[in-house]
Amino acid sequence: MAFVTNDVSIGDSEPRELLFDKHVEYIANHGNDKNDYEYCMTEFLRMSGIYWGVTGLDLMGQLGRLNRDDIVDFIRKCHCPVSGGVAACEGHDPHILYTLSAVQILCIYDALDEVDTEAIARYVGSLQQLDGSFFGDKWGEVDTRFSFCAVAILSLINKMSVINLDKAVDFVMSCCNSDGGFGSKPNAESHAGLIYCCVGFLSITDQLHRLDCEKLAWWLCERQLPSGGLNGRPEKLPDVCYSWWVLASLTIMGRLHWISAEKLERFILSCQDGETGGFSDRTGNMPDIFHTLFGLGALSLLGDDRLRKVNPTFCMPQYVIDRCKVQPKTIVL
Ligand code: GRG
Repeated sequence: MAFVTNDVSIGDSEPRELLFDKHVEYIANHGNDKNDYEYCMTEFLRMSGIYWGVTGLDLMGQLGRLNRDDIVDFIRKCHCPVSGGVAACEGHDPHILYTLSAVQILCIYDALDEVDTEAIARYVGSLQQLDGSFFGDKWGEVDTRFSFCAVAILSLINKMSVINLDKAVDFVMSCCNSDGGFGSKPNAESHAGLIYCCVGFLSITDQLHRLDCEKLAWWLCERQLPSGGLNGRPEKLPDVCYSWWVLASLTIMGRLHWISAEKLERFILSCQDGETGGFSDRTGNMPDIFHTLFGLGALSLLGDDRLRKVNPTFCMPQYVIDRCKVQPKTIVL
């Protein structure tokens, strides 16, 4: 009996080398045309879009292609003095996701002193619930993504003491499933994106010993498909962003070598757009800035020597994490 696998096939005409210069131009010119349809439609996540672009360029050693002062100014305009949180763009409500992106950008520019980090810490503390979980914003959605954002922000601004860390850890562990993976809340399906958030959370909080690494790494390895690409959960198509979520989790657990790096690299390179630069979710699709960062990030984890070393927990250049004096843990086998 034949099993049908959701996968893609990679043709001979797809790129096989890193199109470095094209990606620099793709990111540096992103958003130059403020009337561009895609740019307008992504206003609701602008702050994260800037983080993806800034980080991608810095991994390529080309941070100078963007205007630091304009970006820091934009962050200050999005910083809400009342709640202490940061919004995706001016006039929007603050959210913990965009607060993390803003803090990451400020760290990359060594510009944390340009904002009130006490206010940011107060905002993160105000979102913690009695069971240790975190709301994403004042509207009350709970998700393990927000637990990751909370400890990532607080470790980068060195203010972890504003939350109840033991309870935060208990909540994340209550989202661990019998397959070794994690979902968005207790009893929710394991998903590679949420596994990254929970493994990253445990890396920041020095609790990696709570993981069943053998079981979890096995589940993550099963995400690799015959094309070499990785999916986020069983039966799904491969997507370049899972090259990051899965590979970063395996790297933190010291098990990057459990998947075929060669096949994954081939898949990621095939997702480059040979004309415009940038990476798409999968071979032959339109590129975007989100998949461009996670394609570059995954290639850096795989050791591409044209890229700066990326930190697997924060998805930021390692030299920035060192400068911030943050030491997320990894397992060394
Ligand atoms: C600092 C890198 C960094 C991240 C911040 C927000 C966050 C923390 C992590 C997000 C992790 C996550 C949940 C990723 C999944 C993203 C994604 C494309 C989900 C798509 O879900 P479906 O159901 O896709 O549409 P599948 O592939 O399951 O069909």
